[in-house]
Amino acid sequence: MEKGRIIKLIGGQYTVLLEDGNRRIAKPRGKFRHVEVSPKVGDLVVIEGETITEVKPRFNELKRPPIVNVDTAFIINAIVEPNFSFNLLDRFLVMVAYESIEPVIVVSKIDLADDDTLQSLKQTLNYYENYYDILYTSVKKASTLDVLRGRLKNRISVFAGQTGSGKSSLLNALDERLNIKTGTISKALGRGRHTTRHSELITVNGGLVADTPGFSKLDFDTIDCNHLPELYPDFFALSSHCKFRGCHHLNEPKCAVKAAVENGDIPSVRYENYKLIYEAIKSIKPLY
Ligand SMILES: Nc1nc2c(ncn2[C@@H]2O[C@H](COP(=O)(O)OP(=O)(O)O)[C@@H](O)[C@H]2O)c(=O)[nH]1
Ligand SMILES: [Mg+2]
Ligand SMILES: [Zn+2]
Repeated sequence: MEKGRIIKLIGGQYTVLLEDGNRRIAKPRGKFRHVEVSPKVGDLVVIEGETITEVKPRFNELKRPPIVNVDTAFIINAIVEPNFSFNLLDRFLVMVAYESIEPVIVVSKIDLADDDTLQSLKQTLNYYENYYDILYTSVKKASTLDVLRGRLKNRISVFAGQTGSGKSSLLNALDERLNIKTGTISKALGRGRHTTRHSELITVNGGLVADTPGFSKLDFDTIDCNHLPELYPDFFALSSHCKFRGCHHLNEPKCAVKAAVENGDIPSVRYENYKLIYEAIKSIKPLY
């Protein structure tokens, strides 16, 4: 009997990283106590020989990509190429909060931006810094990668962010042995009849990381807009001062969040995107 972590699933075959660092290909036994369906990448398991005999309870479960027990989501946003988008950033932050994963905001490719662009972005992100960790990176400046590398240790992380934001390049820069393909259009992957989609955790600096092409399509089909306000830590902190309990910070009178937007404490871009995200969720799941 040995303990390990599932790091790869492909064609019904699981790769388990054992405590001693070795890998074993294993197949699941029929039924498990703690999980309804099949074991997933990220699961802590017990194996006997080549059979997974037990799956330990999970503390969270990402749907896309299908990875469980994720500790940290690095939300990778390029400063340019593609241009930084607060809307996209907030969408990722909402998704990650919904899954109870610790977010870290990464502003990548800072070598490509001039000083003014960087400074003006930092000005708005200073507000975010009260609630989130933010790292500024460039694969061309090794010193910008040390904190990121350190934060991977002993945990499961996902690199999320739109195509081209530099996820794969960052991983390659963190560990030059990785040699992950970069600059490819991931949309082309996973659609063809013969392409195999699989999720995999790779070892980087004593941690496990998923480079996740599928996480860039943001869908909110499981989030209820009644819960959206709780997924904003800054709004949540103010909500006890709203007149109405369960305030959605939209049309309600005496709303502390709206007041904070009006007096400039909350950047208007943050609030405008909140309304857009709220509407997007509502249009998927209308309230009756
Ligand atoms: N100048 C510069 N280019 C970068 C940086 N990171 C990534 N790139 C480039 O941006 C493009 C997309 O990077 P990639 O890692 O494939 O993005 P992914 O789709 O998020 O995995 C590639 O052409 C990379 O060479 C960076 O820090 N600085
Ligand atoms: Mg990539
Ligand atoms: Zn309110």
